[in-house]
Amino acid sequence: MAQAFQKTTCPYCGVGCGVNMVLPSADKDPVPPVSGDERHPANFGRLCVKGSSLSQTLMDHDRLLTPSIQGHSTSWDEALDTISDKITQVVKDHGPDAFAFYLSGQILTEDYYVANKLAKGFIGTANVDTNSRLCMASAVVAYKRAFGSDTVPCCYEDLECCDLLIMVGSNAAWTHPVLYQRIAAAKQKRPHMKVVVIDPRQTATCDIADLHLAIKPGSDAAIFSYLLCHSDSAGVVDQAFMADSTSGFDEALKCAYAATPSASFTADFCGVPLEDLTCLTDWWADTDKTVTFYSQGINQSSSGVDKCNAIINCHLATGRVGKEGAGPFSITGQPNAMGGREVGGLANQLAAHMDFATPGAQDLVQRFWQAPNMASENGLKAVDLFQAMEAGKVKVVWIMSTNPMVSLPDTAQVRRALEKCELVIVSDCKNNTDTTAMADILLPATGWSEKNGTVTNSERCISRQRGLLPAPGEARHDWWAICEVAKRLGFHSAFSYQGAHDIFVEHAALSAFENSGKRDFDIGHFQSMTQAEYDALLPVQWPVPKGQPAGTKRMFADGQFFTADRKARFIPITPVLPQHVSNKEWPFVLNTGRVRDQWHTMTRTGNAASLARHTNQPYVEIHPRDVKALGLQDQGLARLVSPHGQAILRVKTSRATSPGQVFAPIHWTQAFANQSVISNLIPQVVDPLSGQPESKHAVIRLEAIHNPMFGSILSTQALDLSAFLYWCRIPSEHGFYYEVALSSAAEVEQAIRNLKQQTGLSEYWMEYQNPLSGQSRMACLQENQLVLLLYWHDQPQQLSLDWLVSKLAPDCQVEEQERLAILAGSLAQAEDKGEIICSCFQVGSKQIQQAVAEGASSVAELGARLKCGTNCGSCVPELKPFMPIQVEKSA
Ligand SMILES: Nc1nc2c(c(=O)[nH]1)N[C@H]1C(S)=C(S)[C@@H](COP(=O)(O)OP(=O)(O)OC[C@H]3O[C@@H](n4cnc5c(=O)[nH]c(N)nc54)[C@H](O)[C@@H]3O)O[C@H]1N2
Ligand SMILES: Nc1nc2c(c(=O)[nH]1)N[C@H]1C(S)=C(S)[C@@H](COP(=O)(O)OP(=O)(O)OC[C@H]3O[C@@H](n4cnc5c(=O)[nH]c(N)nc54)[C@H](O)[C@@H]3O)O[C@H]1N2
Ligand code: SF4
Ligand SMILES: [Mo]
Repeated sequence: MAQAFQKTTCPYCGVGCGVNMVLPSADKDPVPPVSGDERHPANFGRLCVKGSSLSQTLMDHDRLLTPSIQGHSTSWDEALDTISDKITQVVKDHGPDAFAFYLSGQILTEDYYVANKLAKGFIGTANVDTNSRLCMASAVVAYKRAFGSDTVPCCYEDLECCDLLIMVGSNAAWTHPVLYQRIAAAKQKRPHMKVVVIDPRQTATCDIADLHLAIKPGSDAAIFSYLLCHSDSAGVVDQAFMADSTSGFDEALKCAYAATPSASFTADFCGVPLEDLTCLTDWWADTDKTVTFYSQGINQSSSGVDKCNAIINCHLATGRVGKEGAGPFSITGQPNAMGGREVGGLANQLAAHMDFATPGAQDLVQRFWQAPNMASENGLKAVDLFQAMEAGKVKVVWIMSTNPMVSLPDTAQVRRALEKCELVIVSDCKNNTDTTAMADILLPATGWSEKNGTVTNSERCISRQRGLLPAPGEARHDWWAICEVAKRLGFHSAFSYQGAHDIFVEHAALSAFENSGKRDFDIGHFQSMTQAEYDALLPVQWPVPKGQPAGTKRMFADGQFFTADRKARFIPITPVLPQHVSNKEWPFVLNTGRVRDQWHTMTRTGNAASLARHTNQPYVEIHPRDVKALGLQDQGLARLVSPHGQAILRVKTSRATSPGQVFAPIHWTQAFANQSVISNLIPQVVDPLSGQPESKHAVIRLEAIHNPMFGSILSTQALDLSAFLYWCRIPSEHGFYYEVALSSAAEVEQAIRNLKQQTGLSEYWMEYQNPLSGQSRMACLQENQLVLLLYWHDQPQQLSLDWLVSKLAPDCQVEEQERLAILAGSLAQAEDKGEIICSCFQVGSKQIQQAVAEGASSVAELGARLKCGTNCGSCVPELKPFMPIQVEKSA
């Protein structure tokens, strides 16, 4: 019998894939499996590895289940009363700007709408900012400067039907995997289609690239400045389009010629071979159907807005916007980053794509909301907000669905700010995050699969998320908590919504209110939608004005923009490099970003043991020349020091980064490892227009940690390893698995004493020493159950501990003949698969090498033998380098 399923939307990246979720039934496994929704226009049935693993992350690991005040559980009533009393007091004593929301592109549009309405219309402050400030604020400002509105002109189909795709500062193979697979499939069908990747690093995305420009970090604007000059000199500017639909070309062009006078100057500035730059400019000149696809390598920059406008300028000059297969396409990161923009949930926006500076907007929104206390000017952007908190100006902050102790730059400053703030309210689904640790009041939120509402993806497509599972414990919806506080502040009638549907229709009505085509964001078609229609809502791309239910794929097809004269603007750009440059004291440039199988601060993906296997520890990718020069050891430890903080990470030797540059992922937190928070090292340097931090760039020094003693620890209970030089908890199916290091072998004895004391396990120990290999092992068994296992080694080792982890399972008895295997390390029972490449089928590098040695000569053949790459396909770019033909090609 076919199982019943419901359709919802993936809660991870901005691709916004549709998900089918099999509904739980009493006699079935309570954690329902998921599959891709074949009819969703974002994914047509595909899911990447994170989406495919969603059911593993639904378990109630570390859920926050009750509200608490100063660590003591309390009732919702008490928590909400305390919050509203404090807001009332600080607003009375210090004015409305003493209050702030710090929100997230991971809450739903309905949550965002009520938070924005409460702050900007009723409390009277525009201090509503969000982690989207760290993500796409620069792209927003650039679109507004160019188009007069924050409008993403393109749709996903453009990526499949363009003839030239320029991917800048994006590692989509890992970060927008389903889109990347759509692109890869399109390219295979249309062999003339060219893909160019611009990224200082060689990434998995380069797998489909015909050209990779490994530019000097931060030098992108020069490429596009020169492309503008080249469009002019090659005679490919679209004069008719420019005359009818744009203004400011001459000034922008003059500026571009001054900044990037020649190809050789530009190639030199960007550190790329001249012939590679010429290849790009020739393709650009020859190809009408060109999309430029950009993400954090562009946005997270002290001149991010200018970089985005340098890209848009090139598209305007060649008339490559509003047409099939052409346009400047900023890709959003979070599932509802776009929804936040629609609502106006940023400190420099008002509501529904209106700003404080938009003539008449304040009055319009005030009338629509019947708002008693309208804010009248921009609020504080994220970094400024936390600085104002440290300065004592913001006294109450409500943080919702984001982990700023990990994600904001200079986390030491963030800590000082939260310590100073009189009331820190944190709404989260999880108990133990680096930010919940700083909260005065914790509010348990419902999470994905429990909450109802809408999200909007990168191509302006609005989709429903559906609440399919019951809320655990006392978890409540974020919008509900906000409305309850609003009512306690005296704003009953404006916040008496019965559910997400009520909020959505109000949001739709505001978008259409006195609009008549003046504003791009108009979803007036939905303003009188019923609850049943809302529940059945199919994915649809906005605008969806009244009477036009079909939605809109591509914007600006008529060459009309949202400026006063309906013409798009060129912006003169002078390329600049990142604010901090490396020097003798800080000789390395640190680049940061994402890995394939983790999501941000790991509060959800960190629950899935299978997702941890691709990259199980925080690392720093370093070129072999620097590894050698610094006396580092592959898989050993390095200390990264910046003027702001430090981190200790595993060394990963790799030619993917250039000498002098290193790369570290952003995911690990203090909940998973002791010294791994990368934002510790990042300065609070921001773009002056967007306020977006330069999170992709810090100057640092690297120090080798000589002769540490490495260890692996398995335990049935959580351990306090704060005395260790390094520890990292690796998500595992059973018990607790840690990789650790001590400063020297001399500390081992003390560490063992400490662990024995901590665990109360002083008896039943078995020991094994191998003086030749430098290994020593200890196991503690109680009633034939393995409870603690310590492996020490003086060299970094990649052990495959799956079999040992399985012995931590409750009720697992260790057989007599297994004892020696546990200690002597003849791990014959466990097949050493090597590093896991395919997470879906847990296929490791050693198995792949073996299959290749046995004759597998294509990814398809590998798939046929090992199944790797045959489910979500996220690992395909990593399978290809195993193929013999690739080795020949790159040799
Ligand atoms: N697996 C996974 N996927 C995710 C996320 C996740 O946490 N995990 N997060 C989601 C979110 S919120 C976002 S915003 C997106 C981000 O998606 P991406 O922007 O694709 O991801 P990043 O890895 O942050 O950075 C992209 C690339 O920018 C490059 N870069 C650094 N400096 C420069 C530069 O000066 N110029 C250029 N051209 N490139 C540079 C980096 O080397 C890196 O490869 O990913 C989304 N998808
Ligand atoms: N150095 C450096 N720093 C960066 C970046 C970088 O590339 N380099 N990237 C930046 C970018 S683009 C981003 S988007 C940020 C991301 O950084 P964060 O937003 O800080 O990271 P998340 O782990 O996504 O945090 C989301 C939190 O919300 C909780 N949560 C999930 N769903 C819900 C819900 O429905 N309600 C509530 N109340 N809580 C929920 C989760 O448990 C988690 O604690 O990091 C930024 N920081
Ligand atoms: S690409 Fe992956 S993470 Fe992104 S929405 Fe689709 S399934 Fe989710
Ligand atoms: Mo993001």
